[in-house]
Amino acid sequence: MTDKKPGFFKRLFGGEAPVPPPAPPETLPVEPVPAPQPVEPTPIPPPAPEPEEVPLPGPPETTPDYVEEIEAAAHRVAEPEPEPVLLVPVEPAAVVEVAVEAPRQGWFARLASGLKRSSDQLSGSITSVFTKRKLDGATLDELEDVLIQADLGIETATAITETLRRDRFDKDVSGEDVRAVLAAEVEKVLGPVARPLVIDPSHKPFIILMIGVNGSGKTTTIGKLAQKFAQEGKSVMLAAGDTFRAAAIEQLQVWGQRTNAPVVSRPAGADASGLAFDAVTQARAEGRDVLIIDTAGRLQNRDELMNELEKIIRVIKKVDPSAPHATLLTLDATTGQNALRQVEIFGKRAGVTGLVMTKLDGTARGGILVAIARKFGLPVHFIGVGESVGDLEAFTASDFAKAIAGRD
Ligand SMILES: Nc1nc2c(ncn2[C@@H]2O[C@H](COP(=O)(O)OP(=O)(O)O)[C@@H](O)[C@H]2O)c(=O)[nH]1
Ligand SMILES: [Mg+2]
Repeated sequence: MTDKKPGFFKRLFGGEAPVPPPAPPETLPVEPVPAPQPVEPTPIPPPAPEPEEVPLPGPPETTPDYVEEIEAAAHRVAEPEPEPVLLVPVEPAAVVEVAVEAPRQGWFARLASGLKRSSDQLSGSITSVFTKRKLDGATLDELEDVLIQADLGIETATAITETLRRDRFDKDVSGEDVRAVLAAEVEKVLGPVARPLVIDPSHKPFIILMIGVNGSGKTTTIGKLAQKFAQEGKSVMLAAGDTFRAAAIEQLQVWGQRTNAPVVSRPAGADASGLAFDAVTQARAEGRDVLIIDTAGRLQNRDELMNELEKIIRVIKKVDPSAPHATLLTLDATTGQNALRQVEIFGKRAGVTGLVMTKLDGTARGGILVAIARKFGLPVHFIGVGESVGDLEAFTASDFAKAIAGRD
């Protein structure tokens, strides 16, 4: 499944007719996942009784301030897409191309159109900066701004401008030259983190813990992974560890039915770590190859989620001290810069082993993956490019780099 599919760029950039989506396996009715009901309205945080006095360097029991940030992230509607940073308007051709994209095609087309929003923005800005200009300090500063606005991160932006300064200063430089440097730099950063999720068969079950803020795509990704593993002939079990909401449990059960994977669940409100214990024990007794445990992303009780996660991990370890064998953090690509903070905090509290970036099918903020890769170096296993079961693909650095730089 890590194989790069042939013809990606031809289709990505309009060389060949898109391949029609494969007929769905019979276990997969095409109806969409019932949209996870926001059962409760987004809680409006009570007017925080902000104490005037600054708390003393606190005992470790106090709620760390990052929890508030994560909580805010969990409840926040995705940040609005940034306005393109255009110094002159983009050529209309780029806009037309986006509009012409068919709405439902194979996953390649959706990845392409998703990243196209990022790449169009970047390419348009780069083109406008570099039209008929010799490379001087002001141009490099403008370019650096454009790259930072595209969420690529300051280090990557600087690396790109420094490469150009070194090699091309005072020479004529085209947008295409700049995109080539951009693609090379992005690939350099992403190459080391584009690593497949390897299911070590010596663990039976291989236990995957899925974590992330509310709405980031945990449950959906679990369904997609269950399908992938089933197609590889693995026997999969799912655990409905988001015990906060009945709807979350039902959502996983629907995925279980679609993918023929039994779902271990308890009624809403039950203790998630107890459920995890049951699931690990049962998966082991049944000789399952893979157990994927869902968790709650909702943080209405501040530190509670993180404590609960730690407890789930402790309890799993009681059954299998080597588990969880993968702790995957799902990141919503539309979140932008806040994703960096999520990686940091979940990494500290739950020991993230790998990332899945979801919702790359419709954002101009795909560049954030580059910033995350450079800062944390964590493996990026998969990217999500849609809501359907087939919309998860192994992450490849070169394709992503070329696509985001708008090169073919
Ligand atoms: N467009 C798109 N939507 C996605 C993707 N992954 C998940 N979603 C949607 O995002 C919403 C939240 O997903 P869910 O799995 O319930 O998130 P969870 O709260 O982390 O479990 C659902 O409507 C999903 O269908 C993706 O890759 N692309
Ligand atoms: Mg969920």
